[in-house]
Amino acid sequence: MTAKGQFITFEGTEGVGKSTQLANAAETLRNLGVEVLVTREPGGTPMAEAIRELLLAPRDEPVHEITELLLMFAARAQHLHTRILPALNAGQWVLCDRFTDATFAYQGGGRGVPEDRIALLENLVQGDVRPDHVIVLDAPVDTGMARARRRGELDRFEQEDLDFFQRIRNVYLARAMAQPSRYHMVDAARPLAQVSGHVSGLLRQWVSGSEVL
Ligand code: Z5A
Repeated sequence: MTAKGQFITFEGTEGVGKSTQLANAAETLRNLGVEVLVTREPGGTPMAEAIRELLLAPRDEPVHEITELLLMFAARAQHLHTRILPALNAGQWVLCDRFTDATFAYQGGGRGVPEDRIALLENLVQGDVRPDHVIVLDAPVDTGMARARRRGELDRFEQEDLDFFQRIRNVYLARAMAQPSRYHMVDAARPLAQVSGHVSGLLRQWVSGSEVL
């Protein structure tokens, strides 16, 4: 019987280096002989990517926080059930750029949706599925914002102010402190090579502790 793969998510405020670290992590795992699926949220399937476009597009109409919350979980339901779970069940390791911790951070901390409402949808959509490991890339919000903004055009979230991202960072820090065995804090303000070295070290540890080798 194939061992179930590990579900690893990358989290943090904008521009902390999730996409960069995810690509490095996939390479590290593949070099260790692990089959990897790299994906992202919101998105990861054609339908969920269409929802992502709806969510990120700047628009004149104000977006109600519950509309935003439901769209995040609609995309997640499609992604989780049609892509992530089949991959995990086939023994692949899934590396996902953001997952439900982002909802607690952005819709909860950022927009002010009560945590228990988010938890209700988490249970509905995910049952008892949670990431095996959450890598929280942490850096002062202005560091990440400066990195991300060098890219140019800003999406609907990136147009928010420093306070919004500070509230988000605070939620990530609180969640990581509450469950230190599942959340792994990585200081992402360091030079790229040091951050990548830290993440690779974690992955090697998890691979050697799994049935992959
Ligand atoms: N969202 C939500 O509200 N609720 C949810 O449930 C979910 C998401 C799932 C889309 O996410 C938006 O959806 C997101 C939250 C919301 N909005 N925001 N903000 P996204 O992940 O696609 O977008 P993002 O968070 O803005 O990611 P990003 O800006 O692409 O950043 P990143 O992936 O963390 O960083 P990067 O692209 O790897 O790096 C940015 C730049 O910094 C790049 O030029 C790198 O070369 C450079 N970099 C990276 N690391 C370093 C170091 N260590 N030193 C120096 N330079 C570095």
